[in-house]
Amino acid sequence: MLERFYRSLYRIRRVEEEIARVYPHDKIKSPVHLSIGQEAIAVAVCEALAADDVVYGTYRGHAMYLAKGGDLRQMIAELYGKATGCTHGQGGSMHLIDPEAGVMGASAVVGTTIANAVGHAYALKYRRSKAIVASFFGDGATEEGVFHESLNFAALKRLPIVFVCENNSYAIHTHQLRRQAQANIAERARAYGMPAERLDYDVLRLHQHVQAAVEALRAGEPGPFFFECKTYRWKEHVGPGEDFHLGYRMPQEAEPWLADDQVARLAAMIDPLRRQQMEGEVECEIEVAFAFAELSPEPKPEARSDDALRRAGTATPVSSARMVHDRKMVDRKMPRTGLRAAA
Ligand SMILES: Cc1ncc(C[n+]2csc(CCOP(=O)(O)OP(=O)(O)O)c2C)c(N)n1
Ligand SMILES: [Mg+2]
Repeated sequence: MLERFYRSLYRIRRVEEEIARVYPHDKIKSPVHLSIGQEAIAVAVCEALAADDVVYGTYRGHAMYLAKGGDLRQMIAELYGKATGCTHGQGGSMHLIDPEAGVMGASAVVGTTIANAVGHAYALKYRRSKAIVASFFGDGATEEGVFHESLNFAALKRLPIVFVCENNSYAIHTHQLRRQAQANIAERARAYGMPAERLDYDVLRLHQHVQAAVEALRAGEPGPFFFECKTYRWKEHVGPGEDFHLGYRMPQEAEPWLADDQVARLAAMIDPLRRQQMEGEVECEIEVAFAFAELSPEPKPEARSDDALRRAGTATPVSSARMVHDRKMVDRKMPRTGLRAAA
């Protein structure tokens, strides 16, 4: 288990470091919101999930996408705006999706995927599926109306969903204490009628808590469960650099978080030879993924207009084919067979 956790943590960290390194060369065509320093939450949660479970997240979604098994090559190609990207180069870093792996989507619009996740959980319950949903969002998202509506509905319907608030204390440059009168988010979630815990940044403990919730849901216990996970963003809100010079936060504030790095912590717990081997494998995989993105073709202009038409609801035959394909992807995660049983 330790090795799996370390591989996942190290992989996410190194992928994002590589993104930060490449970013100034302007090959990456989308803004990037890095989760360096926050990886432990995605790993702890996704390691508790099964292949059939699904996740919904945010524009700061590389960690969740990778931890759940999203395809790395398609992710990097997506950042490069290439046709081989997971949304054919049209969504960029903020809209990663890989339905085959249970990564159902992410959005640049704060809070929106919480409602998508709840809708998915409602469908799963209706279809008597054993699968569960994890919904990732930031502390800023808990100020959105959709957060409150979604929690209320999920609690009312006792849905199989785990809410995961990645509380890094900031919404862009504004500290939580300057935005929220009641800063204990777990306490607010509890008021909606669900068990809610506030957890420290410790990948193994986080995992234990989420695992217990997932097991309870699988055993048929009613959901939802809520976890407020304290964490810290090391990099600037958006982009590859640091932003302590901006003055909205002080470097001293980061020190305890840097000292508590979960990647380094687990690295020290693994056999050095085994660790070297895993790191080598991950480095190769990353190199291949960036080469794949570099060599991949740009999307054809007609593919772009086709997707634009699809969004506008005037589907062409080609875009209809894409819709059928997309629908199939969703159905694989949510089999229709249960419908009859539930009806
Ligand atoms: C509905 C909406 N309002 C405002 C924004 C602008 N915005 C982008 S990121 C962000 C901060 C969100 O903070 P948080 O949810 O804590 O996530 P974090 O960036 O810390 O991971 C805001 C306000 C947006 N994208 N969508
Ligand atoms: Mg935040």
